[in-house]
Amino acid sequence: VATHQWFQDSVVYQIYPRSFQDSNHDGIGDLNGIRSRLDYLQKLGVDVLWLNPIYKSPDKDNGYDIADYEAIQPVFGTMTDFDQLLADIHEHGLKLMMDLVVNHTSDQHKWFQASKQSQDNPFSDFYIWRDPVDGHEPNNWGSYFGGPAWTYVPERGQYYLHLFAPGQPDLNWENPAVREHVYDLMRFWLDKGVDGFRMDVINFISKPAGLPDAPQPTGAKYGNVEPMVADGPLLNDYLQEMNREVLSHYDVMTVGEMPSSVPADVVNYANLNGSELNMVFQFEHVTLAANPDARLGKWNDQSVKLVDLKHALNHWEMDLDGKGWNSLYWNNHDQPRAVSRFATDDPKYRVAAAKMLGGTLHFLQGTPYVYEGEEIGMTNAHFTELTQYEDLESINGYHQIVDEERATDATHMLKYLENISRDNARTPMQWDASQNAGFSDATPWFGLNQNYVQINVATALAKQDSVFYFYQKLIQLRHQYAIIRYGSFEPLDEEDPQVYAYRRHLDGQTLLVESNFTTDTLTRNYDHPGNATVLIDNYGQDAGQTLRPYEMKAYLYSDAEN
Ligand code: TEU
Ligand code: CA
Repeated sequence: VATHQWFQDSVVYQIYPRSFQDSNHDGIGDLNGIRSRLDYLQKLGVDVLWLNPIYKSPDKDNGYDIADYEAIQPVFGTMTDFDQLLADIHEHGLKLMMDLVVNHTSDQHKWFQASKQSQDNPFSDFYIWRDPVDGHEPNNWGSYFGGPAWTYVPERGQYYLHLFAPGQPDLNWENPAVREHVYDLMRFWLDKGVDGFRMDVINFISKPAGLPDAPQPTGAKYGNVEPMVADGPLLNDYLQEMNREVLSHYDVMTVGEMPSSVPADVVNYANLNGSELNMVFQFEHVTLAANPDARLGKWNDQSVKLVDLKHALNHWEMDLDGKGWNSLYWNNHDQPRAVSRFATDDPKYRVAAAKMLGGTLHFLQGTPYVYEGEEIGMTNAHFTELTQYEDLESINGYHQIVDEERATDATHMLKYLENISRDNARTPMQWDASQNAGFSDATPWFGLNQNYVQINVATALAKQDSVFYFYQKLIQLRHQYAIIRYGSFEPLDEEDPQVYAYRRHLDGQTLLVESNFTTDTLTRNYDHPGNATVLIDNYGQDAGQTLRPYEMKAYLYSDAEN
């Protein structure tokens, strides 16, 4: 096993730049706004910052449609602002991870603008073009954002593939020139001193030969593309080449976003020998609650069963132990807020629940990710009208499912959106109780969560028992104890529907973690010596074999005493 590396000792904080902090009174977060908050992030104790895309983009998908990989989106600032931010991040002893979106570009990118002109120019084969079949799309694939995954271009007389919006044409990774151009743009940022990349849907880049039809649920207009494109035939080859050509020449951290990936593949993608990536974002625990009607895909209003959540997280811990490295996350800009999804945002229990979730995740083996606002227990937005949403996945999904396919009605779909829309995570960061939550002194680009008066950083910093200080303590414990970073994982009582308990083991020491996921007061007896150290308890004081509503605690002891 390779020696331990800094990405295994780190905690990452994810910043959604447009919603983090505005500094120039336009209601949109920006790079100088992030700079003004570095002291806060240093106080929290995180090691690495991951910024969602900040490159030039027409913003069809909030920056995940890149038109120029080597230019900063003007609304976020200039390249000088970026250089100053990077220097300041390093000054604060932090590292910066950028978002690498190379499964697709924007249709405004100069490569695509050339490619669509003809079938015989240097960029013709940079994308995936196919002739019409019987006058229509080459196969039945549906886009994640509604409609077919193909768009016809008359001047070229062909369709091009876009797994996401028509403004996000998929790159043709089989073309070595594409791969060379991607490696060049990666070097541009790494040569500036950037410390790593989060790689957007990187396990989609190798498409299956022949692009065969996808499974199409009865009544659905299109086939489900994910099983067709996830973990394609040449993915390991591409990742190994990227590593040889670029990553291995720098001291960087990489995390691949991999919807549908499974441990058997991830032990290669995230192997400990550093020949591919350092870790991946797997999706098993964030896709547990499924709608019985397959036509509805991700949209559902089910709550997640604890036993299912434990099975999902536990087998990733055990399957990768000693073979690969895990990321650990509850939230990001594509997922609803953790406290609302996995526990409760009822004001009576929200603080205890948010801490409980933080503790449950941060004592697992892997690199933890904290999404902006998670550290103060921010909640879902609980929007009630379609007009309150701005995410194309939510809006297009509503129109396709309700208006076109008539697979459900407006009332149900609005419940599904409230439960799981990506917009739940994109309301502005809540800094204080002043107007616009201290995010901006102009009208924010997107609706604030109205509970910012109660839930905000200023209030959290003023209360010693706030979620903030609990996360600060979790991060400090991870930096202090090797058993948290490297201990092996042992599940306990996996069928217990109320309590998530597990042990970690390292060098004759044991860490015991117990988390109550309910509002009941429970009794559990996981044996540990009476003189075990209580590392943390979200109620402040440990109550022995009693677990109060949403109580979590961690004990540390040496095996000799037990
Ligand atoms: O997300 C890819 C992805 O899998 C998500 O679209 C997810 O599957 C969907 O939201 C259901 O949960 C990445 C980015 O994180 C996302 O913001 C982009 O919209 C997408 O890729 C396209 O770049
Ligand atoms: Ca701004």
